[in-house]
Amino acid sequence: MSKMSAMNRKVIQTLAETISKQVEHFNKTEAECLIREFNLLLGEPTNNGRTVQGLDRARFRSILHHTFDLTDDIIMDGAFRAFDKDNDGIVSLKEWIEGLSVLLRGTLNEKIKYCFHVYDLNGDGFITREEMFRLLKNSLVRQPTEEDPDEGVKDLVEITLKKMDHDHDGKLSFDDFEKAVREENLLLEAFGTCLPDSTSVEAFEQYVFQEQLEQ
Ligand SMILES: [Ca+2]
Ligand SMILES: [Ca+2]
Repeated sequence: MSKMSAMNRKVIQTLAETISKQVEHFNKTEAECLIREFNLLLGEPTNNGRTVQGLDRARFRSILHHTFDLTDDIIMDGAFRAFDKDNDGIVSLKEWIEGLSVLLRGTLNEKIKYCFHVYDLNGDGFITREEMFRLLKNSLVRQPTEEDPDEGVKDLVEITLKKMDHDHDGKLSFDDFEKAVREENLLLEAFGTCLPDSTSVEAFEQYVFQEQLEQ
């Protein structure tokens, strides 16, 4: 092993130790695997093991697409916003691992927060009729026979709102959303798929945590 990679290894181990304490659901070894994978995803050499940059929107989207089969543009933008917690336009190593902890192993509570964040397109703390309309219109398969497909989406918005808007102010607050999902878990992804299915989660974990360790 070269000097350089030995040094990298030590830096990565220290970083993994820190991250596994700060982020839920991953132990130190898993954090180490995720750091290595992140460095591979960046596709550029790191400076003494220190990550000098993160994932920009385009790269983030392409990774999410290929890894978790998420394809919807509006949802992907939402995911980017949810991951990029400090809103600097880059998903850093820590932001990436924090996001993955929810996608791969999140509790219901963490997933509720994540999905709400994704669906709240302008980040004002509410999912409005307009936002529901955009999300649902985007995720529904259009019936070619329908004369006015927007009408069907509008109806669906009203039905969903009736079901989830507990305080009847015509929009969904986080409390509305959380209450509705706790009563009916299927409503978690009411406005479009934003979590990977269990098959792609298993495949990703298998690849990152097992195959990498075997190398
Ligand atoms: Ca960021
Ligand atoms: Ca909003």
